[in-house]
Amino acid sequence: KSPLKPIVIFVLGGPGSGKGTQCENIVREYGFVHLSAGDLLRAEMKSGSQYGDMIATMIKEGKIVPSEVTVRLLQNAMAASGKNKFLIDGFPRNDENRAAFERETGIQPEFVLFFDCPEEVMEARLLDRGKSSGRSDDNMESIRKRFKTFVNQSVPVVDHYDGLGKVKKVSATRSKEDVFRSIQPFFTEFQQ
Ligand code: UP5
Ligand code: MG
Repeated sequence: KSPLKPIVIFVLGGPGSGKGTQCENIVREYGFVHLSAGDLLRAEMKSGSQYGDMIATMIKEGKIVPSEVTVRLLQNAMAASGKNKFLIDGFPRNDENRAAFERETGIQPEFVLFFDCPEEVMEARLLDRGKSSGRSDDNMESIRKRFKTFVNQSVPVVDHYDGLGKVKKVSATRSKEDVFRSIQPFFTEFQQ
């Protein structure tokens, strides 16, 4: 168990904005542990958990899984890693998620990395990925629902942290390499 309080950075942005892609880059250069809430939920679903059917429905419908489930998965993954620098990708997605995480862990994020991306760009990326991803939500019908949930429920979380001066916003429309270059200045203090 680490004696230090964990350092958490929330990585937020719309569906297909490039959160997972850039988290992999950050892990490689700055040694964070990447925890994608969506990946944890998909793994939980496949493990035969009692919540499997509920998670599957929520993902296909672009709805947000209750915090009880997601916060526990995140806490377990943080503890199991034995590390103390985390990129939490795709969470918190609504105010309930945010309040539950803060309450259950006592952790406030160091900052929030926010990928700003127009829907047309995200849609094209997701439809392209859908040709091979096998993800139940990479189809036009689910994508529309994911966008709605993002605008109505997730943007307010970003606004909350913006009010605290914690949001570092980057444009996510350029190449993967260019986007990574634009986020690197936020991580210099974590250079290994
Ligand atoms: N790509 C990436 N960057 C690119 C670039 N700069 N130029 C060109 N192409 C680029 O990227 C998406 C695609 O775009 C890839 O093909 C990539 O190569 C390309 P990716 O890095 O995967 O983007 P990301 O933002 O991670 O997209 P993702 O689809 O994972 O975002 P979502 O937020 O929709 O998905 P997530 O897995 O986080 O959540 C899925 C569902 O789980 C949610 O809708 C919800 O139902 C549920 N969920 C919860 O209920 N609670 C949670 O806390 C989390 C999830
Ligand atoms: Mg992702």
